[in-house]
Amino acid sequence: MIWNETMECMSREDMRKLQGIRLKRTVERVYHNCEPYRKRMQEKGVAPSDIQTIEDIVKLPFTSKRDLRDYYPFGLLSTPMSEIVRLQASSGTTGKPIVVGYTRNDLNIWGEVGARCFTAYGLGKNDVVQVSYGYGLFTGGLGAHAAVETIGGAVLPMSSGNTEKQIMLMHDFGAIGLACTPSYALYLADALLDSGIPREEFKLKTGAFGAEPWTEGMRKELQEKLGIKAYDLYGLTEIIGPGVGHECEYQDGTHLCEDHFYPEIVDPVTGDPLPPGVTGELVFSTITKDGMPLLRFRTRDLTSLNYETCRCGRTSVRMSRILGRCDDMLIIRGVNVFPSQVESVICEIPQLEPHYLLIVDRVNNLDTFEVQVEVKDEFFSDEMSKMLELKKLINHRLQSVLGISPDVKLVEPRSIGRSQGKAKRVIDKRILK
Ligand code: DLL
Repeated sequence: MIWNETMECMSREDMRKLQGIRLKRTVERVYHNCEPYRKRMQEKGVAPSDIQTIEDIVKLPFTSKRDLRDYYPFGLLSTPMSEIVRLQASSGTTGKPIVVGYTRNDLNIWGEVGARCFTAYGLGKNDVVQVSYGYGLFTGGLGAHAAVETIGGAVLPMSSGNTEKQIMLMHDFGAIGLACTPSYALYLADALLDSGIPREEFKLKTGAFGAEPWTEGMRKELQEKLGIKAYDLYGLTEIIGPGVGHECEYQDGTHLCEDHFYPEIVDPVTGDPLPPGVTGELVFSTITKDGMPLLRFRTRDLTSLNYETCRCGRTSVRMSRILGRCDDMLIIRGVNVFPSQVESVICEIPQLEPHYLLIVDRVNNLDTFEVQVEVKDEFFSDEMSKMLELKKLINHRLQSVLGISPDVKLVEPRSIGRSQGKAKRVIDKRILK
């Protein structure tokens, strides 16, 4: 099912025309209403009249996370506060959060793009959808909530936490859809098993998972454990929240709502545009928002774009799985390592649970790299030789994928901390030194 066929299946030519018109309008808006943008454009020698088509976008300056912090809290609004009806925020690792203001119109757009996602997952007005993303300043809960209400489904606003109750209501209310982070879904899958309620008594069919990187291996694990189809849901606070992109029934790339959020891929170091198919940093310009439009926002997320029409009929551009964030990339003994690479290896080894932790440190000026991973109950053994053999196998696979050899530490099932929101998979002790 497609929510908005006109927009989701528009020809490439018409889409580019529409994007051009919308970009032009947005540039005029920020130039006249937002001092930092006006200054930035003047410094770069660009006037609103220089932006006539979508191709002109490369003339515009980038916006970074840093800018949002510098103009904290409301410096990047392009509308008077009287028009703002919602504030959301995302907490960074340090200091002040990033704040986003929405007008009534922005909230309508959020509902619209969210509806496209949940419709693509096959959900509709007859379905109970359990939203177990956190509600509050984080956009996950309220964003998924608006999406389900817009498609006319019955939203069960659980928020995260209170796992026993999550399972009880999922069962008693016959939830068909579950929206939460993939790591929390994994936690709920274990809790479901522990509850002793037979799987057939649950109606769950569909997962809307996002807010953190996850791999194909993790998808397989979740689909098997929960007996569902697990779909990707992508978004970020600065742009709107969940709903920037979604998978369809073919699970073959994440469709972006590009009539609202114009994507580009650039070289993360030089900022130069990269062609379709090449992995680089994803950049978004919001082209319909009023409250806090952002031009060429550097997401730090690494992915590539594919403009081929999808088998589902949608023409909207698809991005490949997010490899990680430029700032998630660990450099260990000079080698680039993404936690998602470790995850894909772990998910391929049947003896392992998909729960892991990377611990990086520096001892005597040398980087140390430990991968802790849980062994499944039925494979955990007191027999030293068996465990050593398994360790060797993991080490070998990681070495061939990463190009460096970590210290593998096998741990008991359920010993690595679980998360109810975004999982924490890396402890880099070098940062503190
Ligand atoms: O995580 C919004 C969201 C909520 C998306 C619920 C999906 C579901 P932030 O907290 O601002 O917003 O974090 C945004 O999370 O730049 C990515 O690095 C990462 N991320 C979000 N969705 C995905 C995904 C929300 N599907 C940051 N796959 C983004 C991989 C994701 N990474």
